[in-house]
Amino acid sequence: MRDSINQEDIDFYNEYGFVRIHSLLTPEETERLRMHQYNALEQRGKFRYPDRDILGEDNPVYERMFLQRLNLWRDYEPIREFTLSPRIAKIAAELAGVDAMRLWHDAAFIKKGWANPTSWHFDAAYWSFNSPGGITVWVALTDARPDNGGLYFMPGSHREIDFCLPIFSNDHVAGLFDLPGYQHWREREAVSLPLKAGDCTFHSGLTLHGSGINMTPHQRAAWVCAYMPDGSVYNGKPNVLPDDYVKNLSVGDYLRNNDFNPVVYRKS
Ligand SMILES: O=C(O)CCC(=O)C(=O)O
Repeated sequence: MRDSINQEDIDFYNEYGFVRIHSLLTPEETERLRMHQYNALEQRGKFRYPDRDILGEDNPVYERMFLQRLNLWRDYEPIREFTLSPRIAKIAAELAGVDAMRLWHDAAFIKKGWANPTSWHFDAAYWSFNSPGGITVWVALTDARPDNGGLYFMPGSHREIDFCLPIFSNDHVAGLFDLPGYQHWREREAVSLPLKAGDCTFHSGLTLHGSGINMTPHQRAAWVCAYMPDGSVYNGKPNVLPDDYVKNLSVGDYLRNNDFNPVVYRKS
C-alpha cells in the first residue's frame, strides 16, 4: 500500500480539487479488499447503514444509479484493515493540509451493468460538519473508465462551492445545475480519470463530481472512505451518525466520538 505522495500531487489537488494516485493498493490488497467488501455486502443485505436504511431500497432512481452501503467497518470487522488504515488517512491529511483525520464513513459503491449515471453533487453537502479539509478517497476495485461508470470531476469547483445543502432532483444527471447559483456549471468541461483496479482518486468534499452510465454488462465496483479533520464541529445534519448519538448533539459540538469517528491518522 502506498503511504506517500509528492508535492506535485498536493499542488494538483489544491488547484483542481481532486488528484489521481496510481497503485494505492497492490494487486493482492485490491483483491483482499474486493473480497472483504463482497462479504460485507452479503452480510449487510438491503440496509444502507448498519442500523437503518435512510433512503429506502424501494427508491427506483437510486437503485438504478448504484448500490450504496455505508459504514461497513461497523459490522464487518475484516474491512477495518482498510477503513482504519493510517496510511490512506495520512495521504488524505497531507492533501487536505491538516494534522489529524477522523474517519467519517466508509462505503461501497457498486454500479451494476447498464446502471444510470450518478448525478452531479458534492459530498460536503451531506456531511455533518463544514470543513474545507473534508476529503473522500475513491478506490477502484475493478477498472473504472468513461464507458463503465467512471467518475467525472469539475476542475476547480472546490474553490467556488459553499456548504449549503442544495435540494435538487436526482432523476436527472445535471439536476444540480438547474438551481440558482449552479447554472453556470452547465457551460463548464468535466474531466474523467480512468483508473485501473487498485488506483484511486482523492476529491475534496466541495468538488463537484458524478459518474457516467455503465454501458457494459459488468459491474464497476469502488470502495470509498470519507475523512473529517479532527476538531470539526456538528452543523445540524445527522448524515451517517446514529440516532442515539445525534439526539444528544447540539450545533457547534465537537465531533469526537471515538466509537463512530475514530482518529485514523495524527501527524507525529
Ligand atoms: O461511485 C459513484 O458512482 C459515485 C461515488 C461518489 O459520489 C463518491 O464517492 O463521492
